[in-house]
Amino acid sequence: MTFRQVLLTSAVALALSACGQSSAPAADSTAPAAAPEAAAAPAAAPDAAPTAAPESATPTKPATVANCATTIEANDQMQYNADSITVPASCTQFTINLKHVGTMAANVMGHNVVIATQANMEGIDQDGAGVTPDHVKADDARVIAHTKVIGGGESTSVTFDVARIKDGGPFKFFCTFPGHMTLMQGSIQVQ
Ligand SMILES: [Cu+2]
Repeated sequence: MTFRQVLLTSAVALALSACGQSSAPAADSTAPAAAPEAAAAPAAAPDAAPTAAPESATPTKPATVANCATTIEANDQMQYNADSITVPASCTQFTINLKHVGTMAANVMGHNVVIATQANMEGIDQDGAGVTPDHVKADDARVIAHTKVIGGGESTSVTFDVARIKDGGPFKFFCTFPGHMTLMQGSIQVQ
């Protein structure tokens, strides 16, 4: 009797230990189950890619800046020669020289440079249309700085406090001669 009990007991013990061992691999097998969920994440990426593309209108023609000043050229093809101005943070004031390298008159192909927040561009442009000669509404508080309108062969400049374009941007420079702003604009930032 006692001998059989020992055999039984040891048999049960073996069976239990066998179960314990076999349960360990079972727990591990749940880990690979999580992988398919992670693999599903990249599937969302193709949807996000097309929307990000139009926003990447990254500047390709940075203006040359030296001694807290830059010279922007404008031509008869309704273009600036720069689409980005980076103002050094060490500058207290900054000067933009505008040079019209074309030959057309100011009342036909005039250009200026206006500095404002991107949010105010449209309103400034609309309210400045028809305001001769500079196409900027008088005492427009949204305008941080602006030059006069010039024609072919002429030059002008404007100097402003850099502190005014440090916070609250993004800021832009653009031409408010009627119909020009779409093509003639760029970013201006302090760095
Ligand atoms: Cu213009």
